[in-house]
Amino acid sequence: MTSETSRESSRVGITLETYILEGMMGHPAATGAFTSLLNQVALAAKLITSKVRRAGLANVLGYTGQTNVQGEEVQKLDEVANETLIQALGRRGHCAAIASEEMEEVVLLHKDPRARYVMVFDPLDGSSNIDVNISIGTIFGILRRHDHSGPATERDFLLPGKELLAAGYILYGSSTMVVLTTGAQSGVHGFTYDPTVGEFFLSHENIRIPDKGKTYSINEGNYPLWTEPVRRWNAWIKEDDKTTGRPYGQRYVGSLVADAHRTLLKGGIFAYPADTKSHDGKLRLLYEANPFAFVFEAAGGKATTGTDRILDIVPTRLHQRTPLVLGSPRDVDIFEEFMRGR
Ligand code: FDP
Repeated sequence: MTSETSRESSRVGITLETYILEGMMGHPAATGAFTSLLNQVALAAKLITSKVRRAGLANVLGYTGQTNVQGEEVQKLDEVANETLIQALGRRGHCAAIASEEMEEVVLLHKDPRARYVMVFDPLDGSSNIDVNISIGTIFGILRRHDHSGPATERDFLLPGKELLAAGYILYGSSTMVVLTTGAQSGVHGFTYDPTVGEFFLSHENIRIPDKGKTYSINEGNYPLWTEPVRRWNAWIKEDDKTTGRPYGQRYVGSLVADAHRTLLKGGIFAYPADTKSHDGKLRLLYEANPFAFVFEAAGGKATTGTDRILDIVPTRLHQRTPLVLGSPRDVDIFEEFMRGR
């Protein structure tokens, strides 16, 4: 391949806006509503990044009710991120309602029947890491309403994850990245933010998770609470056996976006299983597990509860929890074998 053709076939370096626009051009019947929604997510990503990057300096850190040096009331960063997303998504009229980790109920944005989409998000995940300057993130998913003749209700959100039209996350790490997919056909792509020009550029084109990895990611402090199958899998993954690449290394940030992102790029397994304290696991189905399951499957990975596919679960509640196991197909398969009694 000449350098000219390889340059032509790679889109690395295009902006997130161009990528979104090209996606719309590939669908002649598109109205532009979905494109506009994705662009508003990109805008929110820039706005939240600027707040996250100044967190320590601007005294945004802290708890609601505290006052900063100017005597102004300080808002928690996760509330700032939540407000930013609501305002960005409310602006164009395509998003009928949102469900957020930060809010008990669904928030209605537009009653107009032309608002055909709803969005789920966790505005700032891993919030216990904010105060210690460790990577955090925003997780989001977009669903199409089945019936958009009347105002949106909670029913519009209680759909299995396999109905997501798009999902992704924004990682505020050593750089800010948006990782986005509209499904397996379009692939999973990562865009890195250049703060000097205020744009996201395609840096990770068509991310594919390795078939098998070398690390496992789990809160091992929960060992006493784990069920027997999880303990057996945990003991197995730490055994010394060169032929199967064990022992695996352990990596756990405690910030889902960071742990899942590393697992997506490097392979391996992330698990937050059910335990004797949290029978349904800790993580939330609609705006944590489903978007990541959608991303992982589109990248060739797997996402299960340990026994069932995450994207098939029909939710009954907005803030429902689920056990979550994400990762390389071979690593997740082995975890499931242990759950079945290996
Ligand atoms: P956090 O409590 O800091 O908000 O979604 C909740 C979450 O973080 C995830 O980001 C993270 O993976 C998990 O909880 C960490 O939980 P543990 O502290 O129990 O390990």
